[in-house]
Amino acid sequence: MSTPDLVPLEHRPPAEGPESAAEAFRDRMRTRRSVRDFSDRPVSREAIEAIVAAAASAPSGANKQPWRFVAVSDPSIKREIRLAAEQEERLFYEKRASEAWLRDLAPLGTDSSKPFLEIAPWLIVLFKCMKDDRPDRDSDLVYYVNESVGIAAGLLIAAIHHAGLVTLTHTPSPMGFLQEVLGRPDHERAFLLLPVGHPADGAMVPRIARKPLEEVLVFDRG
Ligand code: IYR
Repeated sequence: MSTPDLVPLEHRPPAEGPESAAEAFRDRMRTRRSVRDFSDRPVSREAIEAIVAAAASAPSGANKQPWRFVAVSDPSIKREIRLAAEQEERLFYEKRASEAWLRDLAPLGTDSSKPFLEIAPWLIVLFKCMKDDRPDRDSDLVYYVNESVGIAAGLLIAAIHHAGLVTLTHTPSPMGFLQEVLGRPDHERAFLLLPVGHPADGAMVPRIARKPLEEVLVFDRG
């Protein structure tokens, strides 16, 4: 077995201890909402770069980092994406979705119209990479790709919220058109589409509740 190259852990625990730090983060994260009502107010490229760098710090299977973040601000590309997404969404709402699915979605008030895909200053398209395309690696295999990209998506959403911006995890289905519109290679598969920006003045969100902690957290065998 080869000897791994080790470096000292950089560990800076918060001075106030884990309880208050965790509670403060909980309170901050609880104010995050999926937003569909965007302002066209610009967001800098620097902000997008820092947000994506935070997301790309995620752990991944064998540290393969099987993700690609494509940040789109070009209005003509955003328009192409909107038109293609709305075409898929019309099929979803008119044909593909079951009655039960449509009933579950009713409280969110969604339909096939997706103006936020043009109004938001940025779209971040997160792709999962089905092979490792860095030439310096021993193999081009990737592992736990959905788990890895899912974790990166969570960090991305938290980073967007932390920056005082809003987003939405949008999943037009199928998402194959994104690979085509953005000219991505075959081994990159669209995973999530996230509009990023400021909320519109007076933006509204559905009244929804999170499950109480007792429902989602079990200690030991309960
Ligand atoms: N992709 C559709 C439908 C949709 C599906 C789920 I599950 C949602 O949580 C929200 C919407 C749309 O974006 O309208």
